[in-house]
Amino acid sequence: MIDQAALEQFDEHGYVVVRDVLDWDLDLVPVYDEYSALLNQLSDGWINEGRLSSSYSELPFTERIIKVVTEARRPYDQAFDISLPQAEVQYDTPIHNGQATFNLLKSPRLLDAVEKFIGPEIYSNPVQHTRMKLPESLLPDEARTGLTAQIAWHQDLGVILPEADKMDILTVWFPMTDANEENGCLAVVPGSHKQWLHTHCRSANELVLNQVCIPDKHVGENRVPLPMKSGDVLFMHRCTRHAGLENKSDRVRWSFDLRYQRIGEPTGRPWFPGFVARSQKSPESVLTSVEEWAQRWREARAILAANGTNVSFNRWTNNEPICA
Ligand SMILES: O=C(O)CCC(=O)C(=O)O
Ligand SMILES: [Fe+2]
Repeated sequence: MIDQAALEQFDEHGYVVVRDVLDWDLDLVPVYDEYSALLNQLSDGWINEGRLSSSYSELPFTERIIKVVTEARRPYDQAFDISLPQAEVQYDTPIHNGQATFNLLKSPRLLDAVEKFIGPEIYSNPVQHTRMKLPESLLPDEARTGLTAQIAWHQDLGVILPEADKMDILTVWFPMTDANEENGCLAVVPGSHKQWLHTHCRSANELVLNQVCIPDKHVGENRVPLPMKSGDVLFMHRCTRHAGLENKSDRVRWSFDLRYQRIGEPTGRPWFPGFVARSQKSPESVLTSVEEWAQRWREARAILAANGTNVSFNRWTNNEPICA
């Protein structure tokens, strides 16, 4: 699956899309089931609060999420996400660290592929998200966040700390629903990884919620959308310029983005916990317990809730000359 040509495409262009890496029944269906249960919990809460008339449980998950969120008009992204936000972490900030999701991060099919890029000593970097994007025309303002709306042009190295600049942190992005130009697939500037890290500024565009991004005129002209089907996986260099396009369709677009690197290196988010996903040298160090994974995140959350305002995940000040 990942042959020499795929590795050359990655080196040359800074990304490669590999078809059918994940198995629908083994990798993705359990995650759909786990998120359906999570949506049940959210819906029950909103019904109790009088915000929602029905849990719409007869609908398939991807239709139900739209129905429920547009009626309840509540944020839902953090309850689904598998990481904490970069600011304002509270003792009760929700996070999802479920068994099926943990299995997905450790999927042998995924790790076999990752191994081709970084070798067999594999650490799951804590920069990891799930993004369930409603059609932007339907997305209530209350639910519009960096995880539910379009994502402006950036490099993944731009959103972690310089401690990890020299580390080969591999971005691994895949859709749970098919993604295309209409519902907001990823887009990349091929070869842009060779230009290393560009300065990022805070966007003034409300649609991208003041995200840290590369100002549009510096992005580069050759912007290539990457339509993908569920099961396909994008492997991307940490300096490749990319964006998450707007969801202009009437369907939800759901994806996971994960990061993997070699064991023993700084992650760029020192306050967040990662774990050993695979190791030939010390197989006993591989994390096998989802409870332990969840516990590490709860501990990080408690520390951040106590000291939150003293930590920074961001290297940019927005006073850089090109940001003016
Ligand atoms: O899914 C998206 O829209 C953006 C994802 C992204 O920027 C990433 O995976 O690094
Ligand atoms: Fe990114």
